[in-house]
Amino acid sequence: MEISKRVLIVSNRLPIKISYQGNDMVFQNSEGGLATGLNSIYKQNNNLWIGWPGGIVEPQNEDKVKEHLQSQNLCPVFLTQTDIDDFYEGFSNETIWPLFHYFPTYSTFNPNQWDVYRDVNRKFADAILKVATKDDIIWIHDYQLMLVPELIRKEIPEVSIGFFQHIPFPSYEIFRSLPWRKELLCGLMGADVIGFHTYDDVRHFLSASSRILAVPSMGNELVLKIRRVTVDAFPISIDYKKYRMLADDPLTKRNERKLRQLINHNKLIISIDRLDYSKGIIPRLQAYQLFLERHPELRGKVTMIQLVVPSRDNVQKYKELKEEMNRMVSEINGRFSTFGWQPIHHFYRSFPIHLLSALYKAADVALVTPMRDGMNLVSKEYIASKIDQKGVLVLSEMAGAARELSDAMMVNPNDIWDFAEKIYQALNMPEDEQKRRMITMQQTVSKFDIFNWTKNFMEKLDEVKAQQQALFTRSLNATIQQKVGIAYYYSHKRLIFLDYDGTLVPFQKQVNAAVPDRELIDLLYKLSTDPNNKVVITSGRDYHTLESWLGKLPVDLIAEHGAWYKDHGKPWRSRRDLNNDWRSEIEHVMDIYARRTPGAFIEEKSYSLAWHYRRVAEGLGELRAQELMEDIKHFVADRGLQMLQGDKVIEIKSISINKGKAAKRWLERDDFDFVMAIGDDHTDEDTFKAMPGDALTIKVGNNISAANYFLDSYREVLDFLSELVNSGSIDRTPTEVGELKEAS
Ligand code: ADQ
Repeated sequence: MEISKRVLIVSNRLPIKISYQGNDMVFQNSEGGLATGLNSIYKQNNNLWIGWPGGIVEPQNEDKVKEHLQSQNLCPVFLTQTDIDDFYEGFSNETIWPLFHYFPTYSTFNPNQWDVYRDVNRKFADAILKVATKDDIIWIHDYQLMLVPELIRKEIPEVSIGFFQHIPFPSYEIFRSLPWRKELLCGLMGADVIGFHTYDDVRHFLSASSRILAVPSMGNELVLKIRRVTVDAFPISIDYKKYRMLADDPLTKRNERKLRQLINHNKLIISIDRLDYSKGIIPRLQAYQLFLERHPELRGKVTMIQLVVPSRDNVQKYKELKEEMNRMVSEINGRFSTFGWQPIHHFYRSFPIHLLSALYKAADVALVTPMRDGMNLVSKEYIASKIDQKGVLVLSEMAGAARELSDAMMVNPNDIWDFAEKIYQALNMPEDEQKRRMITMQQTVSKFDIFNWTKNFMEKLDEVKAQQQALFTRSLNATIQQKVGIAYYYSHKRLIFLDYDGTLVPFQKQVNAAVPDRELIDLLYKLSTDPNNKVVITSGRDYHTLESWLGKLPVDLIAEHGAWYKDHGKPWRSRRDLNNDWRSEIEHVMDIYARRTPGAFIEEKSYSLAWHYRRVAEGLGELRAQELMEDIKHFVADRGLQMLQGDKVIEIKSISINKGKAAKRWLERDDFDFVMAIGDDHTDEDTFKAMPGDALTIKVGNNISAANYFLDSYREVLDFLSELVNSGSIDRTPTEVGELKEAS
């Protein structure tokens, strides 16, 4: 895959491991799935992989290690014993890992370990910052480094940052129990793209971000003040072709023959995992034991080979798991073994890949039944190795892989009774059904392989960056503001449309709390007393409120989206063609929903009704609003009405009322040489669309809009308007005007 920019991959572990033979340092390659997938990237050009090389390196040897790794495009981050204890084994593996795998009672919350986690994340960020430039792509991996994206973003704001999490993201209810939940989420917000394995993880993450950080989301994008963060599912996979070739290798075939002899040509069940409570090793043994109890006729005819690769066995919970696992294996073997047959062959070590491949090939049934797993690659390796397309995958619903491999035989690993039955069914599945299922799964895994995963992630990052760039160029930045200032200065007939809520005042939880303050009144006064200006406030509010808040200013007013309007100094007028005979029915339905939804209320305007849910609990308001809209949509269409969805409000009004139509009354009155409209919600889109081609239209917030430019908040609008007022009223010297012209 060709990527034009330099890529810096960052993960806790490098794809090599340092160990010692006596006093000599030995570098071993570690061939994990990630290393395979990223191989094609990090070895290219001057790309780099930054991470911990494993083990402890004495300070006097650090330079030697650096030099050695440099030739392989690897850059080491050295960890001390305290870092390993508190950052890696501590906070990463005793706090985040259990919590994110839905084992909250296994999680320890230790502030010292959190401090070290933060420090080590800083250490990684420093290592990146030493080599990174703004033109690089930085791809950070996994839960050990959740604070790194933000640390980099602060120093290099424009750089591309991707983050991929290899473990699940838990539901909000679990995640919220973490004392450092805010810090972790803020850390991740530094990324441009945040990837998870499944859509469920994406949902949980979006929900946690909106509830904990109050960051709004649109679809799968988080809308931050100055950037958008895309959150998406990128299911990781394996190098399919490699596993297929391995299965065909003579060494694998020899291993397979030996294996079959060893188990007396019995039916073979395999289970292969790292030692981890999330992998469901104990319930699997329980289910196998139950299967043997229930089916005495199959004893002696079935053999299970269980491989467990040692992992984290310094951590207490893992030690306990290992003891329990050994106890259960002995119990099952002790209870059911006969001379010449042993129900389980258990191995606690790593296996060479040709032996692993032989196991996959020989197995009639693979039990891949984690309690939780981000993805699970063993399931995919098993499928890729099945050249003869025979074999049954029994897969846990709780593995990310279950979303793609829907033709596997699914189990809930907690339901050991059903699980035992599924083992029996898997062993007895007719061959044609085995093949049918296997072929479909092979098509999926071969198409969506690890290279496809890398490509998808990189392309998404590229696309998001391009979008951000496009939005940035549309931002009403200082240079463009200066140009607008000049156009304003040289114009004499100006027409200015300003929306009110969200544009001139912040959005308030209480509808009537948005009273204009002194600063706003002064600003509008200055703007509207300039004899060259005609200022029109275009609001959805009722005219009584607008009159009492702004009626004394020399501005014209449009109320209720155009149902009412008024020139300064003249009485209010309303559209004559409007009727209200639809109100009582809609109000009745809105009232039912308001009574069912604490915090919701109806706002009555003369020609419209609004159902507000800004004070309703997050989530519930959206749900009820959807139900309400569903309920009234046919009535609304039949009566020629319009349903507007604003920010936490649904408003029903006649289809013929809109701010754009109202604005046209003013546009037609004169030949203006400077026309500007500013607004924040989609009722203002009608105003933008009604403006002449050379008008300046500004959206507050950077959502999709017909406006030419955007500003981020009402505060920026006020600052921008103050600048305009100043640039229009200051008597400039000829030199200053010249400078301004040049700048334009
Ligand atoms: P892991 O929890 O490590 O990965 P998994 O995806 O199953 O889990 O990968 C395990 C790897 O170890 C497989 O490639 C397997 O072949 C190998 N392996 C297991 N036992 C072995 C043995 N005895 N000898 C040799 N090799 C053995 C984390 C997440 C997963 C996610 C991956 C990738 O927990 O959910 O799928 O990252 O994102």
